[in-house]
Order: sequence, then C-alpha cells, then structure tokens
Amino acid sequence: EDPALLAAFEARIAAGESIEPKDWMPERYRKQLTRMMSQHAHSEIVGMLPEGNWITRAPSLRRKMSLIAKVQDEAGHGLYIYCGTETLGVDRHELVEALLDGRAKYSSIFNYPTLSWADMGVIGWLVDGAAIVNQTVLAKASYGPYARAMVRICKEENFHKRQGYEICSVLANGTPEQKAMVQEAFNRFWWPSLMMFGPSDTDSPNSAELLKWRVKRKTNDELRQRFVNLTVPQAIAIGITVPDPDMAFDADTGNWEFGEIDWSEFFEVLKGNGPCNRERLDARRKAHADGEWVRAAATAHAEKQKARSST
Ligand code: FAQ
Repeated sequence: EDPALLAAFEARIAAGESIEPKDWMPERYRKQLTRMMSQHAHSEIVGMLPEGNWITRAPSLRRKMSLIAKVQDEAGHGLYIYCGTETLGVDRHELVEALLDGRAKYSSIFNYPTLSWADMGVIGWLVDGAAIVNQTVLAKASYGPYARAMVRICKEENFHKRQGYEICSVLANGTPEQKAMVQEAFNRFWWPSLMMFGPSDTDSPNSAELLKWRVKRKTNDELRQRFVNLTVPQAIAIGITVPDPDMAFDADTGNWEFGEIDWSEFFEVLKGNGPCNRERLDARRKAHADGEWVRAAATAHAEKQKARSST
C-alpha cells in the first residue's frame, strides 16, 4: 500500500473526518470493518430468536404489541447494518453464507435460552442496555455509514431498554412469585451481559488497530465498566440483587467494582458450545431455506421489471 495514501488517511482520521465508501482506505481497515459490521448485523438477526420465542406467550395484548415491535426493529437493524457492510464492497449473500455455515460470529449473548417471561424484561434492560453503551460510542466511529447507522439504531434501542426495564420493575413490585421470576432471570443474564463487551483488554487482539483508526473509541473494559456503573443503581432502585458477591462501590473511582468474569464460559460459547448455539444456527438455516421462494420471486419480479423498462 502507498505510504503517502496511508498517511493521508490517518491524518483525516486524526482530524476527526469521517471516511466514506468511495474514499481510499487501507485493506486492513476495510477488512476489520467488514468483520465487525457483519458480526453486528448477524447479531441483530440471530438476536430476534430468543425474544421471538415469547411472542405467542406474552401476558397481555399490550406486552405482545411492544414485543413484536421490538423484534421487528431488530430485523430492521440487521438489514440496515448489512446495507452498511455492503458499502465496503462485499456481497450480503457471502455474509449470510458465512453465518449459516458457522464461519461468522454473532454476539455470544444470543446463545442463552429464554426460559421465562421475565427474560423479556431482562433482555430489554440488560442486553439492549449493553448494546446502547457500546453503540453510542460507535456512533462516533470513523466510518461514516456505520456511525450514522448507530445513531438511528440507538434511538430504537432506547425504547427497547425502557420497555424491558418497565417489565422488570412491574414484576419486581409484583407478587412474591413475580419477584422471584425476575430475580432468577437477572441472575442468568447478568454475567453473559458483561461478556457482550468482549474479552478483557489484555486479551483483545483487534482493539489496538480499531482504536488507532477510531472505529472503537473506548476499550472493551472501559465500556463494560460504564455499563456496570449505569446498571447497578437501576437494579438497586427496583430491589434486584446483582449476583456477584464481590460487587462493591469504590468511592475513589466512582466505579462499581465487580468480580472475575468466567472467561472459560465466554470462549466456549464463542467456539460454538454455548447452551443454544446449535439451535440458533438451525433456526437461521431453516428460515433461510423457507425463504428461498421469496428470494426467487423477488429476483424474477426484478428481472421482469428490468426487461419491461428496457423495451
Ligand atoms: N460475542 O479483539 P476483540 C445487539 C469476538 S448488540 C461473540 O475484542 P473486537 C442488539 C470478536 O469478534 C450485540 N464474539 O474483538 C440486540 C473477535 O473474534 P474475530 C452486537 C465476540 O471486534 C439486542 C474475538 O472475540 N453488537 O445485537 C464477542 O475488537 C437485543 C476477539 O475480540 C455488536 O456487534 C461477543 N460478545 O471487539 C439485538 C457491536 N466479543 O472476529 C437483539 C459491534 C468479542 O477476531 C436483541 N461490535 N468477540 O474472530 C463491537 O463493538 C466489537 O466487535 C466487540 C468485540 C466489542 C463485540
């Protein structure tokens, strides 16, 4: 690669300019963004499955309506981020193939089962809450299409988080059974939510390059700490106990210190051995196969339109 072009590119990033699709960029930058954005898009799509599991069992019409809307929003986010990834010159079909044959990653969090209605509250609160912490920073990423996508997506994630926290606060103020149900759901999702931010900084091979090029603006550990600091007071406010005996407020740093994350669990999930990895991929493969006729029909329709407009 031409060192002069690279220097000019890095100077633009240092000046806070955003890089746009037709601008020159190093191949590594393109590759890193393609990896990260496609994993993000896959996460949104696979992320529909755990909550989709409860649509037919939502406890009221109002709850059902907001859950359907939320799951639909995640589909929109996925499609939007796939479009963003395509601006880097990659074809969406290749990305989807990589997901379906197990080569591509998606967020570890979606490999955990949703066992009770309270999980819908806890996912909105913790999982969307973690996504917001991560994505508000990505909204300042150096790649324009990704940063702009994050601005729009975060607005919707805020609604998701509020509806989740509201479900939790209603349950937490409910009957003893409801209180126990939401506490149990929180206990299951707390540690996996912390894992969403990725490995610790000492173990994060991509961070240095992504920080240098201002795709990431904060490290995995910095964002994880921010999330914990935001979430613990919210848990206290509704009487939920964080399942971490080492959790303690450090008045000097203003941080809620937390215990050691079980990194062996995290890496097992990444290797495909989480509780639902196989189930999630099977569901995506089935949905893709079932949708074959739609893609064929859409292609045939587009070809017909094209033929008509050229005569
Ligand atoms: N799960 O070197 P690093 C949502 C992989 S939010 C699985 O630190 P990086 C909303 C990583 O890819 C969830 N894999 O990597 C929603 C890398 O593997 P590779 C999606 C993980 O990129 C809510 C390796 O470990 N959000 O969907 C995870 O610098 C409710 C080494 O790690 C995004 O994707 C993990 N948790 O930092 C939807 C945000 N963590 O590719 C439905 C954009 C790490 O080298 C319902 N992504 N890995 O083989 C990011 O911010 C970053 O990519 C990180 C990882 C922070 C996830």
